[in-house]
Amino acid sequence: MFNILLVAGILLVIGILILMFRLSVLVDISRGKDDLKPGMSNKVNGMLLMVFLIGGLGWLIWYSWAEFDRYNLPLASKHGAETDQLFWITTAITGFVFILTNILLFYFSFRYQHKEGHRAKFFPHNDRLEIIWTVLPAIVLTILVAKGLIVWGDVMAKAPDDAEVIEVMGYQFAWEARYPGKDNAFGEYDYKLIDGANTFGLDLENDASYDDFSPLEIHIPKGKTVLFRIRARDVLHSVYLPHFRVKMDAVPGMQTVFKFEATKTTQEMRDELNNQEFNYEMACAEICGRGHFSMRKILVVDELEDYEKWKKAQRAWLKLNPDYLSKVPPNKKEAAMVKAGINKEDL
Ligand SMILES: [Cu+2]
Repeated sequence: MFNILLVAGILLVIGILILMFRLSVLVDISRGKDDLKPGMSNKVNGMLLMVFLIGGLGWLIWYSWAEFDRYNLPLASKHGAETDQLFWITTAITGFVFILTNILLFYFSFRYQHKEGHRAKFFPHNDRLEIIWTVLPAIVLTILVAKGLIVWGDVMAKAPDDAEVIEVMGYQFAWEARYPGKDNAFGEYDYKLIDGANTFGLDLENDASYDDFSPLEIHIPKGKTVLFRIRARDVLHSVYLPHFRVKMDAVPGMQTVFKFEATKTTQEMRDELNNQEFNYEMACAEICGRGHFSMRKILVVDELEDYEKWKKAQRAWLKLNPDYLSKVPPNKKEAAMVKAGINKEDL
């Protein structure tokens, strides 16, 4: 409470000072003294602009240096090398122009501040200058955009037929993954079937559903294309795997995709980072509500043979939720139990 009062008091004093300054200017004008000399405030403003320039640049350089490892995570995917290269080229070009123009902007404001007896040069137009600063950025941006489109085209191209397809679904506030199971086909789903346990809305009249499984951690193989089929159950979310340079919105009512190939297993990355606690994680990169921060899912990259072993050891969703056998049509029950690996004795 005291802090609020203090801030309010300071703001009030500043407001009063500004008003007094404005009033004195208006009084001077009403007395006919409109050839006002800028005086001290002009010099102070000029100095402040220089302080802002030097402070801002210093902060930018320090921050970029000190936090480098946090915004430049080690790379673990094939296409990531290309997107990284694109990022750094774009950052170098736009960064150079940004710093140069800002130095000129603030320095000129300081250097060419009002001085008695000085008059600014009238310089209304110069065709050559106009052409240079229109054509040059147009060429550079065209090259950057074209390169971006080529890389994007590669990333979005159709995945090979033997790709590992995994469904990733975001909802408030978690990620769920679904694998097609041994038949390599995903069961149909319907939002009307969603309930407490059936988070996917899995259609239990569909044969392909019975062996689908939904693990707590996502596993993917190293050195093989993985295709994420992404969807959202409620609002916008965004699949974000920073080490793999993967980011794709999860949109309710439509499917988005992202294909990538991991180049380092979890263990390899642990050894590289010298941190045996390390885990790849999937985060949500679209503010989706109160629990957004908690949308964290661990992703494990295995060697291909370990991945196949892990897949075999997974139990079907239906096996873990045998109550839902009652939703399977009676004539399909036998086959569903075989497919889901449910024994009669288990029930
Ligand atoms: Cu979110």
